[in-house]
Amino acid sequence: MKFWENDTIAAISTPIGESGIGIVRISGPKALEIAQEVFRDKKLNKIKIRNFLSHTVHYGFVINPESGEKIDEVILVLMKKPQTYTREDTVEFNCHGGILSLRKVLEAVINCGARMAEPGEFTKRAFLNGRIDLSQAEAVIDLIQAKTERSLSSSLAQLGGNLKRKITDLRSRLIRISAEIEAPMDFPDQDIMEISPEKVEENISYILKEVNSLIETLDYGKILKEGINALIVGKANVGKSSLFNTLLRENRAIVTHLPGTTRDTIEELVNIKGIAFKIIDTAGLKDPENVIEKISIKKMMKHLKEARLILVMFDASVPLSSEDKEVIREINKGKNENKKVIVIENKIDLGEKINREKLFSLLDIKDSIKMSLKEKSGIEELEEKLARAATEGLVIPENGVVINNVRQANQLNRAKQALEQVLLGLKKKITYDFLTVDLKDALDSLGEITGDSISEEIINDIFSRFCIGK
Ligand SMILES: Nc1nc2c(ncn2[C@@H]2O[C@H](COP(=O)(O)OP(=O)(O)OP(=O)(O)O)[C@@H](O)[C@H]2O)c(=O)[nH]1
Ligand SMILES: [Mg+2]
Repeated sequence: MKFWENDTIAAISTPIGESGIGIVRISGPKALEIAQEVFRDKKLNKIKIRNFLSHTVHYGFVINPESGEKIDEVILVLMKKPQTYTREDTVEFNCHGGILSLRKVLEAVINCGARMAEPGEFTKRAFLNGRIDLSQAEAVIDLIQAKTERSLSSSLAQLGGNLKRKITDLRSRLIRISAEIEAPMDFPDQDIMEISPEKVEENISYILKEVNSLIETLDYGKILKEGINALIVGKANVGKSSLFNTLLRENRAIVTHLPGTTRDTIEELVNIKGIAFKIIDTAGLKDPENVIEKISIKKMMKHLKEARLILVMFDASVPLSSEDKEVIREINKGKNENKKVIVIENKIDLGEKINREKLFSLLDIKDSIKMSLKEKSGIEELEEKLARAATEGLVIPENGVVINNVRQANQLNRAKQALEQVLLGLKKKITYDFLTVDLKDALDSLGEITGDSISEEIINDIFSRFCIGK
């Protein structure tokens, strides 16, 4: 694909399937011309679309220009450049939502000279035409895929140019410092005062500090974007699947009074307090009676080893059993790995026979959640604890600038290393001309986040993650 394209592209921009309306979008220098070829007004007359005011809608039909046959009844939306998503002339046909008529409309448009758009190509044009930077383009993908309100508002902030402004500010500071360092070297006869090492250090330290705090937001950004796994474990029959269903607000997992009901692990995404959790229900720990139970318990143990956030459940209405103690042993094995454990005592509606003191001391904890899934109590408390556990110890920036992808993080880390080299060089009192290489490296790394300095390959990679029509 060429870096800069000047043809006209088209695609079905709404999801494939039956819906009330579907949109065929055309963008590029010939968008108006092509739309005019296939569009007729309500009396089936051809009309000069260019004469319409920009950002207006018009009722009519899309026809097959060769046969004159009507394809669909449509609303034409006309948006002349530059105030459009791509900054090019754009026409959208709002069609009836059936896939067949949408395909036929698209076909007619293609026959008149448009090319099928590749995934993300509309957004790519918005980037190439300078309407958005790369971090904003990435925010468009996140926005489409956002699963919760928090991730939505974070991508919206990034789309609004939050990260772009921050990076641009850091880059211009770097450029200023580089210029001050290089000017006396480039123009030795001009008698330009050399900038003091203290001043360079002060500026670089500030930029490094800002870069570091951006890097620190990655964990939070990732949780917003990808969600966090929460594993439910416990001995058989304590109510794990009942909890799973309650958090999901649907009867997803089978619940019975028989121990050993759940066999396979079951996972579902759920939105709790604006954070996406992947809740995982597992087989209860018990003496395996057959090969299926053996496998399911093995599977549960594997999940337990990998889990970072664990909901461990006990039946409060009976004394601690040997299986409970085995569960506790397994949980305690992961103690040093920074795992977060939330302890639940379920079935308190049946009275309390569990030895709390013993439970607390075995697990080395100070509190638990008393719950009755039968009477729906303790659930709000659990949801609050879950949300807190997910974000605990993470940097949640007040200004909303969050890094949420590895590409951005890698570039920031590269910038960080380069800046640290500059500081080291200053300490060692090496001459300024050796600093410029690292300064340039820091500048380029930051530039790759916004797309100011970036290769075509990376750009194509980013946009290929989009859906077609965006
Ligand atoms: N009285 C009472 N019964 C409950 C409560 N929570 C769950 N139960 C019952 O306990 C039984 C087992 O519930 P499940 O949710 O299937 O338990 P589980 O831990 O998933 O069981 P396994 O999959 O076999 O390990 C069912 O009969 C539930 O209705 C509760 O809070 N109080
Ligand atoms: Mg179960």
